[in-house]
Amino acid sequence: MEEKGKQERVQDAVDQLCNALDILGLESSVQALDNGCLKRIAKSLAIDYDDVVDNDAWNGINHALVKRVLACGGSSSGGVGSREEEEDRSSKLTPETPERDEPTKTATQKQTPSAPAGVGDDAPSLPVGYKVPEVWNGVQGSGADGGIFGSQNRADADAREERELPVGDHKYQLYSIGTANGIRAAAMLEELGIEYDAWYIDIMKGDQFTTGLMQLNPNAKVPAMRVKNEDESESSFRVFESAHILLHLAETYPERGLVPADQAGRAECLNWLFWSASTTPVIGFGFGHFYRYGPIKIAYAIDRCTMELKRQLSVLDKQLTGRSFVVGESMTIADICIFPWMYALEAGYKAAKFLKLSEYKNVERWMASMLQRPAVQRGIRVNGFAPDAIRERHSPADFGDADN
Ligand SMILES: N[C@@H](CCC(=O)N[C@@H](CS)C(=O)NCC(=O)O)C(=O)O
Repeated sequence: MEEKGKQERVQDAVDQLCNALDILGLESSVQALDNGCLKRIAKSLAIDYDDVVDNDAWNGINHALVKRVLACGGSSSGGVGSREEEEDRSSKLTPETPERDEPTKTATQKQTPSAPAGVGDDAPSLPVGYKVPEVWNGVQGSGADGGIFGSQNRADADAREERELPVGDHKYQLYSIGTANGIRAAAMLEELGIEYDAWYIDIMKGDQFTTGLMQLNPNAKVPAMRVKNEDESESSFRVFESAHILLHLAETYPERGLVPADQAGRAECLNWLFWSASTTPVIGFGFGHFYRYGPIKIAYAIDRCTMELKRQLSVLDKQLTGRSFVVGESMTIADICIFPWMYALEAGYKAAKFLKLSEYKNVERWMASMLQRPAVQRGIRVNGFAPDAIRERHSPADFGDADN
């Protein structure tokens, strides 16, 4: 009750202040409301700002105020501004963000939309009481240095160990692990039925940070591939980024039709290849991490990533309506790129129930048909984790199957 009384008093004060400024036509003063004004109002009413700041009603007031400011033509930054916004205000003046006491603005300037504002330093924090430092100097008890992948986290791109990579006989040397990105590359090589050596890179032990691997991929991630010089007439070269490995191989073997030959078909295939490559971090770095691996369960992070992931599932489900594969009736590198991450949702993150995957009927049907492909099955085993996984692959015999 007491809490509600405080909020109502703040709301009243905001309303009165906006009305007064409206009546007086003091646009430049209204504009001044955008940064820190709620804090000042709370102070003037002798209300402890921290008492009400993490409350939905308070956010409502904040939004109402921002709407008022925008309606008055001010270039609000969205309520309680961050320290950076306040500091930057004087140094980053543009025609769109005029100085507070600038006398008049043209109609065009008034209508110029401003970028979405950031949430200020007074937003609720996790851990409670965390304040964003002015300069980031390392993790502060957030758990971001811990968890399953804690050993990987460092803010520099330096190699951590002098070590060369092993090299096999074949033209294609794949350095990988049987995660979704790794499955992309291995399934592609298996689909093509070409010879390659696949070496296991133990990312939990830091193999990706060795000088050898980082010469192949300065970004210290796998899969990464070396295409060896076979007849000494050309130099060998590196191919990193899993989607690029797919494209490179598809273009090297055009007769296999894994990228359509016609311009429109190729464009559509690349649309979905790039869609997959660019949306993958939402699945892995975002959803997978916060849902499955992060050392702390944060509702906000899980909800936000889940919402976007379910939107992506919906996009894919719609695209697969009436199509056997992502871009038509034959499989392309778009399918090979997208499939392993959909597979990871169930096999890796154990999130089938949580995400209600069975509701995406077209995705479900397409997944089943992808999983039936022997090459895809072998790709999942290469450098993989299941009991039938093979740690390294140097020849078809490594699979030990009758059909190889
Ligand atoms: N965009 C890259 C992502 C590669 C990636 O994140 N690979 C993971 C394994 S799936 C890795 O190497 N992680 C090691 C690390 O982050 O240190 C690709 O598609 O190849």
